[in-house]
Amino acid sequence: MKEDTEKIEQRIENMKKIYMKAGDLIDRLPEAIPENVRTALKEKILGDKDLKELMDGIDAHRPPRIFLIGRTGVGKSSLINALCGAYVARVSDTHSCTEGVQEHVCKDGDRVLMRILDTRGIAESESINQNETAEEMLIDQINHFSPDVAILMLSCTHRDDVDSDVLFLKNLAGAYSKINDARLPIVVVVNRCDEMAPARFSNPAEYPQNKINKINEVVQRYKKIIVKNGLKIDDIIGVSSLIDWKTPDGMSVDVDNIDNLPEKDIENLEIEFDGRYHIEALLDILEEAIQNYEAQMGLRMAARLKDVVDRFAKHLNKIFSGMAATVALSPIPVADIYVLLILQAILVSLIASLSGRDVSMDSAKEFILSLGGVVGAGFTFRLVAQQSSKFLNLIWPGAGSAVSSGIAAFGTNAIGDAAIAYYLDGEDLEDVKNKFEEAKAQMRKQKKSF
Ligand SMILES: Nc1nc2c(ncn2[C@@H]2O[C@H](COP(=O)(O)OP(=O)(O)OP(=O)(O)O)[C@@H](O)[C@H]2O)c(=O)[nH]1
Ligand SMILES: [Mg+2]
Repeated sequence: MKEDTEKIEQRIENMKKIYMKAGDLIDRLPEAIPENVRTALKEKILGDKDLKELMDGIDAHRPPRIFLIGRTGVGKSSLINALCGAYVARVSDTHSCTEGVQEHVCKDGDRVLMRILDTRGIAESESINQNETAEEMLIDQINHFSPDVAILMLSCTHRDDVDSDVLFLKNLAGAYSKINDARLPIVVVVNRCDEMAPARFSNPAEYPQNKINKINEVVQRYKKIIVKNGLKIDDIIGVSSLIDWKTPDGMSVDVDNIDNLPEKDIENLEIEFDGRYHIEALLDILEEAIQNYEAQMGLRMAARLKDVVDRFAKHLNKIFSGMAATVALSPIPVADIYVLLILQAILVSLIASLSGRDVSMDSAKEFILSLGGVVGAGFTFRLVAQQSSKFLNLIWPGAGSAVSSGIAAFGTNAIGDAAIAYYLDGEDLEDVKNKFEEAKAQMRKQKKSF
């Protein structure tokens, strides 16, 4: 386990090294590629703010501080486990394990993943409702914790009276912005979506449309209440935090009994059934809401390391797809194809490095061309440049000599997904190609909107 952890950290470091060497990689490309294209590429890759922050964050990150507000049993502890993909916060449905306001440090082994300030619904505490100074003290305490984001948690199936929590958060946000000269980011999470009828579908892949519609209606209803009360939020989303756990030797465990297990078993619990719904989307929302990039990075690192690698890969894909779109927007006076191909080859090399492999630009390019049906042809970048329009049509169907930014982004994203499937998920090249074909077909369908 420890060894695995070290290996994965090493891979992330290797990826960073490839990024740092991106300038050299571009310099070493064949002479056929003009100087202005090289310069533009270097500026794109080394000058991209998101990419730079991602790489800087590898060495400079801290656990995000999350203020959680929600009633007993709504699933606050479960949400933390769902976000981390590991059993890091005690869950219970028989007794309330979170007494009043409590700070938890969520850890995986020695690694601190998150700091959580957990409260029950403020409305549940009478003394606070009746006592102005108690509320002020609580606000002081929360401000002292200095959260990166506040999460208000509601239930999809138990219609809570949310007004008092919303008003409390409004006061808190006001005090926070006075002290910190910045707005407190607030994300509203509507949990327990799996329990929405028909509740027998607890696997998100099988949620029928009517269940999804009902979930969305509840989310909209809560949103109206929040807006009516004048609370400014960053976003609201319906999720399920449902996870069934098992011990490493395969024994199913009931959440009620987890606390009775030996400590070592608790630390190494594995996922038996994954009923998580929209947790990835919530992570994206939280990342967007958190302003401090060291904490943003900490959020991305707050998972088992294997999942951290997946999150990195997905984020790289998003960044490079965005860059590809801007390449197409500001045409460099040379066929866009090789600019895009080089960007994509760097993306593929970075993703491959996360799998522990050292993939050269040439192999990355071969991988990309093979997706378009050019197998083992040994084309050099020079040849690609000369034959650009031919290749353009192999990889981006129906694109003329100039690639629209939508197609550039979509195509780059599809290549990133293929690299993730092949290098990280160990899928068969044939399966990966089939999926890439499907993505192309989808792109053809949507082409009109690009
Ligand atoms: N079906 C379903 N059950 C959930 C979900 N989230 C939490 N639960 C269950 O609800 C119960 C309470 O969850 P907790 O995570 O302990 O709730 P909490 O908000 O932390 O509760 P306190 O610590 O008492 O304030 C547990 O049995 C969880 O397994 C969910 O999304 N779906
Ligand atoms: Mg709890």
